[in-house]
Amino acid sequence: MTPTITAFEASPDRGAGLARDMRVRWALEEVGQPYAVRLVSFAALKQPAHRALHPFGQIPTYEEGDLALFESGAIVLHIAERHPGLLPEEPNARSRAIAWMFAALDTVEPPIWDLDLARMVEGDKPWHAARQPMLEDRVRQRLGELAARLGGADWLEGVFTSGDLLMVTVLRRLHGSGLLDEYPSLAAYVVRGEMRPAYRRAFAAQRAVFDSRPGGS
Ligand code: GTB
Repeated sequence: MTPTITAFEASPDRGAGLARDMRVRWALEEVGQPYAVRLVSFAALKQPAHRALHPFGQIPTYEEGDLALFESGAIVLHIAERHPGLLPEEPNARSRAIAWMFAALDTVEPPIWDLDLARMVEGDKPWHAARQPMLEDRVRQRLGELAARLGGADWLEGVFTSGDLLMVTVLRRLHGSGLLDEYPSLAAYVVRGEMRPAYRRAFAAQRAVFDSRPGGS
């Protein structure tokens, strides 16, 4: 059965692939699962029909037969558990890969999100400049720790897993901040993810949504 996911009809990232449907698209492309996309407006997100799928009125969602899922991490885990290619077979390695999924979303993403959010919502406030070094240092701490663990490896558990998939999507949000460049091994790790054919197909698909809008490209 072909799953249907939701994505922004008009993503505020203007096709940069930063909205969270990107990670779901990438996971589906990695495992070779065709999918359909239903584009949703900001207004429709908050309507009862969408809230029945997503209690918080957000994208992405995932529908497959009787199953409706929300939360990008849960959706990627669902895909990884049902198809070969994103989780190792060996039980301990599999659990470690899942731990990296949680680490990406629960340990690494929050300080990155806080940094971006501060720029977006309080960039013009008088206290913003004073808070910026603290916010950046919180990100640096996690990047340093992550770089130390990655070492010279290509992927966090040796082979590419859904843990890397989520981690790369989280780190991509630092493009343009200069912070990723302070950790060359992590910058290279992100590029390795972005060069994967499945990533490129997913990126092109979400980009096409932006390009197809009037004045889009
Ligand atoms: N924890 C949830 C998950 O991982 O699925 C979070 C989902 C979420 O934040 N969805 C956002 C949303 O629907 C879109 S991705 N927002 C609308 C709303 O809450 O009303 C977050 C996002 C939005 C925009 C950019 N951007 O422009 O760069 C990047 C990421």
